[in-house]
Amino acid sequence: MVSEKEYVLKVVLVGDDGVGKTSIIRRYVHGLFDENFQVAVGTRIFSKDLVFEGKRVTLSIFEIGGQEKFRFGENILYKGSEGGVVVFDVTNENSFQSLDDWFGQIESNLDVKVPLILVGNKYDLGVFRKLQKEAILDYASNRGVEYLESSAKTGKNVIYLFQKLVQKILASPKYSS
Ligand code: G3D
Ligand code: MG
Repeated sequence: MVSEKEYVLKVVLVGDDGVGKTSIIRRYVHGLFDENFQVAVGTRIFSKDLVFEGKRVTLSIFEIGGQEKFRFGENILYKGSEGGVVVFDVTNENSFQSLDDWFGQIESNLDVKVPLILVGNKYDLGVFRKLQKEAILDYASNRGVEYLESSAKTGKNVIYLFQKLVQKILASPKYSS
């Protein structure tokens, strides 16, 4: 049974340019991957309705990348987010080295208890892979976050990743009563 109550949850998806943030969100929201798709400049808010364990959820997904990486202190884009996804590209070492910056930015803008998931995208590009899973898992465990590998191209773990995040958010004391 689906309850009447609706949960409106804001989450952020952050990471370097080119790691596949827009592609992951598009795959999730529209169910497709389009290599030639160009997002209009400034488009960074997406919405998805879902039902999770009988609860209606409207997920508002804010994509944060690019220039925002170099911003210190308060960033209005994060305001009110209840969960976050930090994305890097498993074929791009620089995007992994940027993770400290992204986590730092999340820490200075969001509550420490907000659930976060680390995502290594472009899993389908296996032969070009630069980052080995052990090192990534070490990093994730030091940060105390769950790690998932995804592909916006094949769809691997894309739905799962958002479900996991919603599950973690709804399990928090604020919603679990
Ligand atoms: P961003 O929003 O993080 O900046 P985009 O990244 O979603 O714009 O993706 C950047 C490029 O990576 C795009 O290619 C896109 O097609 C590609 N990409 C995204 N996710 C994947 C994936 O999982 N696998 C593969 N193989 N490619 C992916 P272009 O060529 O447009 O730069
Ligand atoms: Mg983008």
